[in-house]
Amino acid sequence: MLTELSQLRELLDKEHKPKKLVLAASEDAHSLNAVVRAAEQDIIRLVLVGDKEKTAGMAEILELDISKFEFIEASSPVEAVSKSVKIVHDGKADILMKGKVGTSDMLRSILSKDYGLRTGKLLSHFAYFEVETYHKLIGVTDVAMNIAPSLTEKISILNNSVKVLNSLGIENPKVAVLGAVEKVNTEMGATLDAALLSKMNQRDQILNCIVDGPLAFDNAISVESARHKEIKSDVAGDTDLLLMPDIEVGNVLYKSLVFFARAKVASMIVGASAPIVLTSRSDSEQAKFDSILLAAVVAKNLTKR
Ligand code: COD
Repeated sequence: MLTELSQLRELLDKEHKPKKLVLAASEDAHSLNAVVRAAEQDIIRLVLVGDKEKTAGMAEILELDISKFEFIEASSPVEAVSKSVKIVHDGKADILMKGKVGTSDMLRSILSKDYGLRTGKLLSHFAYFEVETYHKLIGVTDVAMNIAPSLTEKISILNNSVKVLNSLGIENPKVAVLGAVEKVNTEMGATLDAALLSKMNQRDQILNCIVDGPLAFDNAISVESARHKEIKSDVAGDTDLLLMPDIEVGNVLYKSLVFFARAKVASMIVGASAPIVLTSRSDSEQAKFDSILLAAVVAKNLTKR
């Protein structure tokens, strides 16, 4: 059972050949610190793409030696992103990472029909949390990419994250599909979707996981709360993955865990042709480092390259 994000390091073989990561718009202090640290620990090999003068100036202040890494100049963050995405698209690197550039700009480039990282499947965001008050790592999806997913999109979002969890050795992750309440309320769309996903799982239409829903947040993560409400569930209180109703709920939970609960987090975009590290600008250097680690493990276990 994974209880700390640092355990992800043990999932990389000692003899593994580090995958190549491209940092798009490298003029970002937290990202630069995190990628250099990961490269020095042989978790990745590194290519920097961005404003060379700004990146070098930043590296000097941070006392980082970036002279040994490949550098590709770009005149703007948007150009840095498109150059970086192309490098990964062309198979010249294995992992893409967002630096100092807006999330939407990054996502649009990833979705480009000409040079993007589409696979024909839905791309989604997966966040993996280490929360002091919970007994194991817990995934949360989708808090950053799909705004108001339909039932069909929720199936893809769920499957994307289950694949990641399976690749981390969690064979049958327990998935809680969240609503505001744990009973189906025909006026609350999220509870209807949750009940359908749960039934689809029972009928083997969604595999490699155990799905239950609707569950309210408290009974998804607390056995006492589930008992108190007399909920019979294989998932309640022992959830590995929380499926969010929409981006607003997801994003608020993400930020509440980080800011109120001081949780640690690693996150990435899944479903693309390569893992993508997409942390938010407010995420700490440690969150960026842990996200690189997560992407490196996923790149090793999931992608064919
Ligand atoms: N997976 C695969 N293809 C997709 C996805 C997806 N998740 N989303 C859109 N597409 C495809 C569509 O099928 C279409 O072919 C093309 O991309 C454009 O689709 P649009 O018009 O819906 O896409 P955009 O460019 O208007 O928006 C896509 C974004 C991902 C940018 C948009 O959904 C978005 O802004 N998401 C939220 C990002 C955000 O602000 N996050 C904040 C977190 S801190």
